[in-house]
Amino acid sequence: QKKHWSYAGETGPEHWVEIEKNSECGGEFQSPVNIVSVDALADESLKPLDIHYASSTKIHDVKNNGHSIQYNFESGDYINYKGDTYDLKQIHFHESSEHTINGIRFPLVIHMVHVSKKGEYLVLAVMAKEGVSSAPFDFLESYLPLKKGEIKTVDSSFNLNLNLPKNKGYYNYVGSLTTPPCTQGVNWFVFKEPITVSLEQVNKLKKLMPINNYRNEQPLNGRKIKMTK
Ligand code: GRE
Ligand code: ZN
Repeated sequence: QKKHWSYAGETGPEHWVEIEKNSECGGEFQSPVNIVSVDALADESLKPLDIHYASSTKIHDVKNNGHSIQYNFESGDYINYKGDTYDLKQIHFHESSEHTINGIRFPLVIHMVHVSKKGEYLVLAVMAKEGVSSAPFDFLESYLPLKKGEIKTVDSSFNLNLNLPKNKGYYNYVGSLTTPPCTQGVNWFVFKEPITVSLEQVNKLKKLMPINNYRNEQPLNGRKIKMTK
């Protein structure tokens, strides 16, 4: 039987290239990266993201897939970007954050994964730091805990706009999925401003996910990170 990838030891990130033979994990343009703000290019042409999240977004199901907690959507929420529509498919968490900003790793990140009809990925990364609790996390807790492999259909809705920071300024570059198959060509938007979650909320999520479910920093290999002004 094939060994499954993980975040530590013999099946950890350094071994994903061997374990996942047909993956792009050994590729040149991988994620995550460390974002150095003084090296980022302030680009006037970067527009505010055209996000269309309903005030009440229906969740389809929630799953503990063994490496994260993932909420799946069939909601109609989307982002318009350069003439294409990217449908919201799922959100999941990494603890701690995968991207770092000026070397700082946040205790938690939400990845909001969108896919176009052509199969192209657009992912928002929302960093969370410790502070006052956030409403969305209270919601998430009401469906937990889940055992590994467990999936629950969810008959409830949720205002995803509350997941986003007030200031929508972002860093942008092209990288990859941060888990096997590490597919490249993913358009990443990392918000500059973190949201806040309480220590209690972080600790609850920690009990549900493998601890340290983040991939280490990947080389930029000449890529330039852009940012809004
Ligand atoms: C992940 O598994 O962590 C992941 C996805 C899709 C997009 C980005 C990402 O599943 O990091
Ligand atoms: Zn992720």
